Amino acid sequence: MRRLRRAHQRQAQKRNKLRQRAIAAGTAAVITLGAGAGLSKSAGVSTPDGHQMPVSQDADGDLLGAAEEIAIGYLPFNSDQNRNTVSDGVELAQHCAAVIDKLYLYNPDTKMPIPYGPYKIRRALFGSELCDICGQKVNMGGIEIFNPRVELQYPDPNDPLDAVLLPDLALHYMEHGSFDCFGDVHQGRVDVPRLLRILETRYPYDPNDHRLPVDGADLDGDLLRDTEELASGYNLYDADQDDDLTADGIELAGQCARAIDSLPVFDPNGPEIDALHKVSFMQRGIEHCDICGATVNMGYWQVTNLRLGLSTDVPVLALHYMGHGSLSYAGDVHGTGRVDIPLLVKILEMPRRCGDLGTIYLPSDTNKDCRVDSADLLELVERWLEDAEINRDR
Ligand SMILES: [Ca+2]
Ligand SMILES: [Ca+2]
Ligand SMILES: [Ca+2]
Ligand SMILES: [Ca+2]
Ligand SMILES: [Zn+2]
Ligand SMILES: [Zn+2]
Repeated sequence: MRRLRRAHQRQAQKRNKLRQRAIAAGTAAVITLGAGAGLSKSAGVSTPDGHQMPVSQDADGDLLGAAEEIAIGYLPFNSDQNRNTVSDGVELAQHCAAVIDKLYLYNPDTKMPIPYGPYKIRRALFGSELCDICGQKVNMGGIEIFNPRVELQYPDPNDPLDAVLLPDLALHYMEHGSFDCFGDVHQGRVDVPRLLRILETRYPYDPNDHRLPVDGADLDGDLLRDTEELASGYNLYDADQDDDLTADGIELAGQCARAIDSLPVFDPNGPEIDALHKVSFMQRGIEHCDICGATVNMGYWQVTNLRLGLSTDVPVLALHYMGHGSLSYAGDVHGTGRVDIPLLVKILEMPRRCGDLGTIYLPSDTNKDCRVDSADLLELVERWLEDAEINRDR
């Protein structure tokens, strides 16, 4: 096992060197393009935690193998799809560890009712094992996970890591951002697609209770109803049509909230009226959020687009929920309700900013900033050089 780890480290060093070479070559090749484009963003990527060892067949170095990325609907050639500077595999592992930690613990010795959603059973064993990296001592047992709703259990009886449980060692490594684990009893890799399915989680973000369940058909489960997606031209078969690892309904809610925030407030004494504006209908009273108890004005904004002759009322409460990624809301004045999202999207003329849901990128816009310029060529050259070197070394 130690030998395997050293091989991993060699591989990582080789990859880093290779990357530096490719970047140096890339700089030389495109230096004449100038125009202030930089290569710095991809240089100097380091692995801060020794538990995060390289994974085989991982072209983008995000600690998810290509086959895993395909299986869970991630992109095998993009290491940071949600652009938060954390490798997607690292944050997914940490997220799964946190979800498992909070999972309902079922004790089969009691007469507790069996839950319908995911739950875990503890299988502690007499004995412990040591982590190869930090030496921490963990129980050599672990947990079993069941989920009647999706008719799955973890692990699969043929799982090469452990046929009967998810080892505590694996959970220790997941907390450190790795689906691989190396100890003196267990060595191997967590079955990532099975784990995500049984946990009914797909993206690495924390759950937020403001994201109320959507009533009505939502085929892809992205918190946008099929009817809303059809009316607004979004993809009703894809929960993450822009591949940013955020369910599309959640990001659309946030983007619309930002758009409303930035609208000019209509001023009857002002010099001119903006075609797209909001009118304040604040009231003398407050409303409480059912979820977090925050207080907001019980009034609303009237959002108007004079060009289209359309307007809609958006309660301040709804804006609070939209800021938390939800188009549905619940408070003690407005009760439960939902933003008329097709109308709002039309009024706000979404997508308003590059990167908003529904943005269409030109094929040459390699870095997806909605501008085709030398930075795209630079990115293309860098990628090409890297791929060519990897291909040659294979
Ligand atoms: Ca990968
Ligand atoms: Ca990321
Ligand atoms: Ca949907
Ligand atoms: Ca998305
Ligand atoms: Zn450790
Ligand atoms: Zn709230």
